[in-house]
Amino acid sequence: DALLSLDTAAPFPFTFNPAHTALVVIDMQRDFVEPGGFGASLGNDVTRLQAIVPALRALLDAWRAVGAVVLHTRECHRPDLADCPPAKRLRGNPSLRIGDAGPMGRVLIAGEPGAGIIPELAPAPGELVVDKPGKGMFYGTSVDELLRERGITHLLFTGVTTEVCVQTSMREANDRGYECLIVEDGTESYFPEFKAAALAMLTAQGAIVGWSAPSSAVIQALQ
Ligand code: C5J
Repeated sequence: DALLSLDTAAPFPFTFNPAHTALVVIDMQRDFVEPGGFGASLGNDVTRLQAIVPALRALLDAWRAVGAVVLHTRECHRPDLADCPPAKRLRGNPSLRIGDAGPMGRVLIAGEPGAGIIPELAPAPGELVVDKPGKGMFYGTSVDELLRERGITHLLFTGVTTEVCVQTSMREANDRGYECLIVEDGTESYFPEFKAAALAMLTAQGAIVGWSAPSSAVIQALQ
């Protein structure tokens, strides 16, 4: 059980023990990252999100090498949409709504190709994979129990999108008492200015929600 320190983390050093820390990969699904899915249907340039995949893969490899806990989430709904509030489905004017048939199957529906995690970041056997109906990872899921059962007290956040599902999940985790860090180059937004603002507001006021650090700092600490 080794205590590791990320001395370059913002706003001050972050200390964690990998045995009690989970790497959280939020919603790296085809529906957000590939053309023809939910993200694209909302008018977003999805290619921006693809840029983080190599760094995230390298971090995942380093994390797996020490045998620490990995949690993947997928934002998706039941085929009968019973867990999708009409307010969510009807909001805005997307080209495809949640549950509609698109080029990657029904949009944001569990089990459809689009709801799957991109092959480069496919979960390994034994890793936690949780479907979530909301933006935050605790709402309507057993994430809290799964993490506590494994003795997890610290979380490293990655995935998409920074200011929506990643930020919501990190805020919810902070309220539940987890020490949280967001990996700067392991997360991305369709809007670069929103990513920058999210990182700044999460770490402001003495890490009011948590810390941030680049993936290289985490990988270096693990070696
Ligand atoms: C969004 C997400 N942006 N995973 N979902 O709707 O951030």
